[in-house]
Amino acid sequence: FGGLSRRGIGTIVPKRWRDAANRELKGRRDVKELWKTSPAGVPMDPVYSGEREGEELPGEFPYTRGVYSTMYTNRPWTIRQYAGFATARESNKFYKEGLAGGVRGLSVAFDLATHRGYDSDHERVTDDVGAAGVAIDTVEDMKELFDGIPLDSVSVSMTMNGAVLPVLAFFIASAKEAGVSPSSLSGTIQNDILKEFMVRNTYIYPPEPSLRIISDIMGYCSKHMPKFNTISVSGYHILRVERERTTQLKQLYYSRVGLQEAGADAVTELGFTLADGLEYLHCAKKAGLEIDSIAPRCSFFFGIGMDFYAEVAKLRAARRLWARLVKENFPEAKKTQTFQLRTHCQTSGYSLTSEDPYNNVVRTTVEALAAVFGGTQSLHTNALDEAIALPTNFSARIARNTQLILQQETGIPNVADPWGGSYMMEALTDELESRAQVLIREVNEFGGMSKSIYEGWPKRRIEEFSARRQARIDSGEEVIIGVNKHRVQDEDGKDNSGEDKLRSRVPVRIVDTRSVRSEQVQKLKSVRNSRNSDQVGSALERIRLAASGGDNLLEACVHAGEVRCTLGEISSAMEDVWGRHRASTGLVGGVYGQEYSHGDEVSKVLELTRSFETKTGRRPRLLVVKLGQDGHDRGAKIIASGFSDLGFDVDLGPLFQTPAEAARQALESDVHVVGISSLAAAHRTSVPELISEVRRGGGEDMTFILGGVVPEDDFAQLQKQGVDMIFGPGTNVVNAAEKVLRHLVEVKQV
Ligand code: 2CP
Repeated sequence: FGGLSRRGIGTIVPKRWRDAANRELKGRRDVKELWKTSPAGVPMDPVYSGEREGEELPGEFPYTRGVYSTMYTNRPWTIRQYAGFATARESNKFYKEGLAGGVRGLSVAFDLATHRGYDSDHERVTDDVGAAGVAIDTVEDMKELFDGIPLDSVSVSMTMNGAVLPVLAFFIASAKEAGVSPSSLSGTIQNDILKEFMVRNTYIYPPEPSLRIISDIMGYCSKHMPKFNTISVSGYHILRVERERTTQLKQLYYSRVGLQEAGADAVTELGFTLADGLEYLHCAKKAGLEIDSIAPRCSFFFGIGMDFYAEVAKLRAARRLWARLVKENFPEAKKTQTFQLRTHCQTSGYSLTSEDPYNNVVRTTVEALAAVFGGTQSLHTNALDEAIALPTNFSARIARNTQLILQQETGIPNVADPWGGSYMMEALTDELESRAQVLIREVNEFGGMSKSIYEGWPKRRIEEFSARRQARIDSGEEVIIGVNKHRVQDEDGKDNSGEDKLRSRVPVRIVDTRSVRSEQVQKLKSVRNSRNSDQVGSALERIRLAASGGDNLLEACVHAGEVRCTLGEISSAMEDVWGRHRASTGLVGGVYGQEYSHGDEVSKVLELTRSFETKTGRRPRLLVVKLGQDGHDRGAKIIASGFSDLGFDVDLGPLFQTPAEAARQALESDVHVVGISSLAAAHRTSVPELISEVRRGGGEDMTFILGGVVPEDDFAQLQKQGVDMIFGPGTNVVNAAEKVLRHLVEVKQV
């Protein structure tokens, strides 16, 4: 073997690596096949080492260099593109096209009605059905979603946290009906409720029963679905304040999360995510499950941003820290896989811009490279138009080809952990690990992650960083090409990238949610008409009993799905026992104003608000609202805290309001301005509804501003329906406040 193990540039492949590689190959390939040449014909070893006694190699504890010895030299990462919209039929078509085009695993995006446990015919979800993901009401929809896709060989990830029980139950029941047993199902369910309370808000029940659900799922799957990952502990949402559906996260006036210091945001993501992971394992252990039966199927999910070196180091540090934390917290753990952090990654939505949007292809490529150098198991690459709308077939193809090119044209998969041994990379890895450790210690001192979240400090910390970062971007300290530097100019040198023409040149996918909803309503009717109502009644009663204690909830829900209980009915049965969780709407104050470095601009706006107050006898009053089931509130909170620092009197409406509820609040509070934050494409119907409710209630003079993911094609119609101003991503908060004030004084003549 000698000739193969040394290439003459001072590197050596130790025998112990070769033995481990052989074990991993399980006799399916000859280990010699792992020695490849670069695309230009330069011979390469599958792993490089420093020939030092006791040094860590890929596949060795604590897995800094990767969870597998062979890594991509044997099997490249899974190309797994998150997708789903409209009906199960349309999403199924999209998945099949993706699989034919090179995608290797599926990743399902559900609409917000499904996330929040409502059937498509529920009155609270009129505008959400099929908008930001696929609508699923019954097992029939799930069967249609995977029709013709072999579930025993294609792994399926499902991003679901709130309505996790009915969705997973429908998946199991539909597979069974297609002849695939639960034991052959491979895939992942996100099932990470703690971060929902921290950042994403698609919870249904209070925290305690929500954690019980997780243990029940782990218990069921460890018995019946050994190949299925029962959780995807997600940092993505912590690092990036995200929209529903992947990455329209920069929506409302650039809602972003991050720490002030460069690199520190990766630390927050790392610290809180691993702390969440530990909390889940502790909960499962308390519920009587054994660590070695559940931890091997616990997976992770990280966001990958533009801080290239730090992002590579983050994944290396994450694996090492997780292995050590598990060892320390669970001394009884024995299985190798228990200590291995396996992860999915997604390129960062927060780095995408709607200005000069083709730049996003470059950003996504750089981020994908970082994920792969960091040793991810599975990857989603964003489509270039995801800051504007759902990906089209065109943009989705470029996104997946980005991964195919990295896998097949570059030679990058030829080496496991190519950065191992770099002085810089090893130092960065150490640095990130030790900083994240400090944060985890802080969480522990507080009594663990659940307790910290109940007290609200991780959320506050993230929101505070978010407001700071926004101020840094607005004042140009953090550069974003095409947005706050090198903006596109037309031939006369006039700025042409704001509410820009380029944006409208990118074709966007529009879902006709009204027609999706009426189709779903019909399907629901036909399921309800053809089922046995006695069976339905007793299946729902069984769920109520299981929720009060006793039986495994997933088992009860699979049965309920089989007898055609709907997602809404199953969710309500548990709600009967546990109730629905309502979040508080506190505001972080003073942060934006402190951080924004152009004091003169701030003073100018403060002067305007003061003179408004002198003239009218009160400060300009703004109500910030979120409509429908879109729980992404970071953008709304940034605006609320930014405007409040600029002298406005700000009210922040509760999440999940209907247009009528928001209108009532606006009228009761007698506000001058209603600001609507819409990230999940429901603005076309819900915003006009809100405006007409307000007008009907006597608020003729009220001003309406809209921000978020709003394609330019919709602007004219919305303006005709009464929207006074629309702010796209990239709007500077201080300038927006000034525009609003001028509008109140000059146009509305308040
Ligand atoms: C892999 N395998 C190998 C090697 N590499 N065997 C030998 N040598 C190797 N070098 C084996 C593994 O052991 C495994 O087999 C199988 O190949 C699959 O590999 P994997 O590494 O487990 O990859 P995977 O099946 O793709 O799973 C990856 C994850 C999984 C991370 C473990 O949890 C996952 O797919 N997560 C995706 C989550 C996701 O899509 N999230 C969407 C988020 P065995 O299985 O037999 O061991 S979008 C969210 C939006 C933004 C939102 O949340 O709102």
